[in-house]
Amino acid sequence: MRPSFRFTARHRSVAIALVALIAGCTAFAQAPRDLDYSRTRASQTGLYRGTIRPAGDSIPQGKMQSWSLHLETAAGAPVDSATISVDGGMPKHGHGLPTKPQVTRSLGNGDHFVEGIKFNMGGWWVVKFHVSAAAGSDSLVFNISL
Ligand SMILES: [Cu+2]
Repeated sequence: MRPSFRFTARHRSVAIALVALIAGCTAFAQAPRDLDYSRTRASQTGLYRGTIRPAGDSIPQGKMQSWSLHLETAAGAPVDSATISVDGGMPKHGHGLPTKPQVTRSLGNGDHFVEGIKFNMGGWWVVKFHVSAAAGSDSLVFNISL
């Protein structure tokens, strides 16, 4: 009886370890439930409002793409003159964007051309625009689900 008991106990601890590992990975990979995936969002301290417009309206996986970012003040005035930098990544994976997107030019009427965006895997991504303009410096944070 003893050897079979030991075998079972050992088996069970291995099984428990495996279940814990799998459950841990799953929890680690999941995005928070209450995330806002809106394409129009207020900046973090409320100075601006931004809208992302992916080319063709869809956000593909694994393809280099260009977006436009519409930027306006909290009062709704288009912001053309701004310094905008882009970063982001996958918060639950601990990595950044695979490319270095850049705002390459102003398109007028508050629209800015963003080039070099790519998402190389599915899941929850965050794209941040750091805006510096007449109203001040602020960040726009967009959640993307692929
Ligand atoms: Cu990832």
